[in-house]
Amino acid sequence: MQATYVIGTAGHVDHGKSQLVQALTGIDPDRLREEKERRMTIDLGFAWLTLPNGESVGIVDVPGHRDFIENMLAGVGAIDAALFVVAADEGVMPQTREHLAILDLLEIDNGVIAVTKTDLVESEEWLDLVLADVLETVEGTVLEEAPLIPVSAHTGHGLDDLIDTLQETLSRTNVHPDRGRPRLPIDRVFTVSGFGTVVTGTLVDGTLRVGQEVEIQPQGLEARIRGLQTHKEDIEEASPGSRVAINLSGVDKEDLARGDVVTRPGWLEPTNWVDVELRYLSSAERPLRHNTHLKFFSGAAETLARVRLLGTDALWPGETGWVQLELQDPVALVKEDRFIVRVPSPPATVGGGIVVDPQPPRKHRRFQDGVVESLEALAHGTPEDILLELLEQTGPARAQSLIATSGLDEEQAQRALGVLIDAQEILPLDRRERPTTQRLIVTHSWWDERIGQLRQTLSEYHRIHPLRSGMGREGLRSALHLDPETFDALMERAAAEGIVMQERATVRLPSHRVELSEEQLRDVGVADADRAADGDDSRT
Ligand SMILES: Nc1nc2c(ncn2[C@@H]2O[C@H](COP(=O)(O)OP(=O)(O)O)[C@@H](O)[C@H]2O)c(=O)[nH]1
Ligand SMILES: [Mg+2]
Repeated sequence: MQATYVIGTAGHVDHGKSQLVQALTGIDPDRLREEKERRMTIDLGFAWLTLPNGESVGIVDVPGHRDFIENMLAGVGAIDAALFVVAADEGVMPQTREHLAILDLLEIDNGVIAVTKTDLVESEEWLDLVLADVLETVEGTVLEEAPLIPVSAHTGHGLDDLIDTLQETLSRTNVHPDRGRPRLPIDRVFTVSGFGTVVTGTLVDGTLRVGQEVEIQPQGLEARIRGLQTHKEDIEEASPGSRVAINLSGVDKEDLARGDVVTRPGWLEPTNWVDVELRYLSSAERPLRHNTHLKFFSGAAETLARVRLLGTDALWPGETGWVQLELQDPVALVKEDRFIVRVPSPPATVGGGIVVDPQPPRKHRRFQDGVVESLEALAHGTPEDILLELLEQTGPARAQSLIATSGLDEEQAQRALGVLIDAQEILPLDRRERPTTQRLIVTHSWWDERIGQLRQTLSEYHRIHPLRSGMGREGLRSALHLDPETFDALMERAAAEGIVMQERATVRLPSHRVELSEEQLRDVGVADADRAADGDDSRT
């Protein structure tokens, strides 16, 4: 199958982004009547082209006007490369810088810079000045190394060069991972008569097929895929990294909104709390304080967020810090997702970064020991560090679901899990005949602690009830505060290791024997003593 890519435009309003897309693709991305009337992009526009090498590229055209930056944010999330546009007659303008900052925060480190409208510039010196200014502006950002191509959408000058350069840039981007966990953040919802509800977006992390049952988060709605298209062509299966339109049955247009995520059922949990590493832009006007309210954008979703600074009193412009965000509306996020934050008024982009833990186990206490260290391990550690840290947080987990939330790719995670099990840092508890991914796993320290409690509980029980053969399973389970699944798994491994003996409904330490004194034997009668040793403690 041919690779597919998505590029997104970026740059100041009126610098010729939409015209350039039209010149490259023959498709006018300004599709709304209001856009045509005002001759300005307001919302995202979509087009596509086929590269000389046969690969197809979807294009998301974004508004440059500062009033519509938030629409722009819904479109740039999953792009492979930016088509960064600066008009030769005007040079670098405020949203040139703001869009650049956004690309930088989202770490979209592939791009081509098109200096447009060269037909309007008569003097070579002026063009050279603008080019120099652009190069200086991108210095130290993700676009620092990006090629710079002067073009004109009106005369066609430079367009072939631009296409070749885009092709070369895209050939250097990473292949889209298929993690078996497809996510399509919805950027448009509409109805098509005769078909019903259609949503569009850029698919990541997995494939989707016609006929497949899907779930829509954060609502948890169920739907089925009736049809799929990419670039207006019907397809049976959509691959990661492509622009996709999904015809859904089972949901109405009114139930869906931009920012919802179409996914495979049963794994993606919406969240109201998220731990992040936040880069606070040096262009921000004041330090970021604890409890500040910001607008939060990730994928195509948007909500309000309250900032909880974890390791510091304030983040100063230009600083990076560990932050817990309390989201007003639940958002379906996974580890490693990028996000942007803005201040509502006067509206400005002030920062962004990366989701380190989309399901933090608790509201963190500020300045608490270990919180920042554990976030550091999650953000920058080896795959082994990440799995171990997550498992410490979650407690017992199925290996498969731990891998799913780790943000690691499947193969890498499986390898790391193998290393951790060999080193006995992680122990699988149950179902020895099953593949590791299906087993319940725990950290070594969790195991040690529970086995300690188990031994203590049982020896205490044996001391108090020397005539009972063992402790009832239910009583033991509640003394250890474990859910039935975890308890059974713990018992399975503890029994296999000879730590406990299981007898029907009771559990005992191997050292425990029901030993009756002469006097007791006389009191209860030998027959009863035998029954007690068999584990029937109904008489005692
Ligand atoms: N002369 C000239 N005008 C251009 C060129 N590209 C765009 N324009 C004009 O610049 C204006 C803004 O273009 P548009 O593509 O809507 O800008 P956007 O806001 O960046 O999408 C329109 O009037 C275009 O006709 C170009 O290469 N040469
Ligand atoms: Mg436009």
